[in-house]
Amino acid sequence: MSVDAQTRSANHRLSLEEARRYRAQGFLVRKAQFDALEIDALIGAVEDTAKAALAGIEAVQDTRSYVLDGKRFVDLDHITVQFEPPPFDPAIKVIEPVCELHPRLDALLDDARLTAPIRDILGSEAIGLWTNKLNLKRPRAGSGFGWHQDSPYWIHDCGHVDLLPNVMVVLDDASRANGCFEVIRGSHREGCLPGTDDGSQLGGFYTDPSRFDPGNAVALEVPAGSLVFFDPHIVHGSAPNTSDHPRRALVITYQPAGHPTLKSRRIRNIR
Ligand SMILES: O=C(O)CCC(=O)C(=O)O
Repeated sequence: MSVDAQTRSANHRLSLEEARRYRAQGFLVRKAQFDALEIDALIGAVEDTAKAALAGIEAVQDTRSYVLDGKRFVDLDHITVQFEPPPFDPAIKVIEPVCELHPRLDALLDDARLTAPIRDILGSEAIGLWTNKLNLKRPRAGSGFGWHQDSPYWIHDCGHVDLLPNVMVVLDDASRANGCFEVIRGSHREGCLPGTDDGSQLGGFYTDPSRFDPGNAVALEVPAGSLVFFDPHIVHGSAPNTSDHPRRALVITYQPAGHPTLKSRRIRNIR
């Protein structure tokens, strides 16, 4: 690491109090870490990428397309694009992974504002990427995310599922009306919880509602440019966007260095 990069990294380390709070609650918010110019550049990059993904899907013949619980998914090589359910299809809901599709998003993976706290959470200076996604909640079209944990999605592909901390980069002012991110405070302490058994195709990925207390929900109404760090076991979700404003976010998940990423299985260590 250059001296410059070391100084920047040191400036963003977690205080003891922040580290204690993250461990106790399973999440930590740092408000407005990116300024308006940086956010504009990131939004430009995500919108260009979403447009290119749509064009790519139209142009390529051998994409794999499937519908689960009424939602359309398209695989472009190892990249999965999930669409909003009708009538909003072809509005994109999620692209995973996304950062490798644009140099500005790829550079974000190494940004000390994200990686210095993650190094403290993992207790390791050598960290790598696990996965990353773009969640687009278009005005009055973006659907919600039911209460779930990420760890049950990953447990079959990863032997260290406890060591996959996430950071959400909030790209628009987030409120209850546009479907801000929500967490169940303290739910990460339970480890992997059972899913629902409602007969739907994806039901098993939603957390059994008898296993957490919705009274502990925290709606993270934070300004654009904020970062939300959260544990791989925390129960989280969000409501649909019922407002006239977008609610876009990137979610990046790290791991100890030297392990392959979730989808491409390539190793992407953090600089
Ligand atoms: O973007 C959101 O509000 C929720 C995201 C989420 O639950 C996820 O990506 O696993």
